[in-house]
Amino acid sequence: MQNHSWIRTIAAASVALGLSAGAHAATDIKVTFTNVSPAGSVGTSPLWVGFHNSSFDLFDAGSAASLGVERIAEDGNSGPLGTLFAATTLTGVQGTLAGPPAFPGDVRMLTLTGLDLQGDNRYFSYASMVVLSNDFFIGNDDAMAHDLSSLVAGGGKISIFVGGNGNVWDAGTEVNDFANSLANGAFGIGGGQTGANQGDDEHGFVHRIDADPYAAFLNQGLVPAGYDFSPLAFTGQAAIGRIDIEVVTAPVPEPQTYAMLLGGLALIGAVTRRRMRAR
Ligand SMILES: [Ca+2]
Ligand SMILES: [Ca+2]
Ligand SMILES: [Ca+2]
Repeated sequence: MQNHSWIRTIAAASVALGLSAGAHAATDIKVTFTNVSPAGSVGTSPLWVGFHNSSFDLFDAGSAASLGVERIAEDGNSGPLGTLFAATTLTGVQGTLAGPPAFPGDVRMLTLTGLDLQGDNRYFSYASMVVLSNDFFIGNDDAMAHDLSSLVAGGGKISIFVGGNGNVWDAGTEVNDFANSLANGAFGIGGGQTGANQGDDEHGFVHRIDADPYAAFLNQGLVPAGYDFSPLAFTGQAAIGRIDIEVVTAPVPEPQTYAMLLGGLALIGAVTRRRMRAR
């Protein structure tokens, strides 16, 4: 009977040690967004970022956008997207890089704490409205496109270039029309929306923008004569922005990891003492 007791004790110690070895470090990161477009080109709304275990898929090209994507693509509002993310991935970490729209050369930053880059927060998703537009946005269709697990060992930094030719999406939710586009004034164009969710419903699907879209926008005399659209055309540039994700503190084990490790050692000690008594 005593042998069986030992087996149970050793098994319990193994489980405890196994759990401590499998526990992941909590890591703090800094996210920096830089608008790398040339002067006079497009801006971006405050960037939303989410870190998840692969379970959050922002959108699918060829399918209707979620309400979260619609609101950020049309109004630069990341609120509904945040609600959707929180409901989809209970262990996710998210945030929005606060500030006014980032125009060429502008930099925005956000620090997030306690991420598990080996598990619950291994994959990175992002979204931001592109202005000038009705419903253009940047974001990743593939939930697993950006794997951050390499950041844990010794820190490090991952840089992701976003937007640019073939990497800007039309949410398919609002008809492209300068009469209802956001941030017209920043580009010297008349008209534009004056409140949230204005404009005509597009009833379309998320689709990639492959050609300069602005020529097709011309309408209603809102554009000054001789207006030069060429600086705006993100299809003529490699990227709109660069996202840098870097570890800001050395990874440290969580308190419960120590607790499990000590618990495992205590059990091993108990087994050793019992063996010595049995001799
Ligand atoms: Ca997708
Ligand atoms: Ca549209
Ligand atoms: Ca809408």
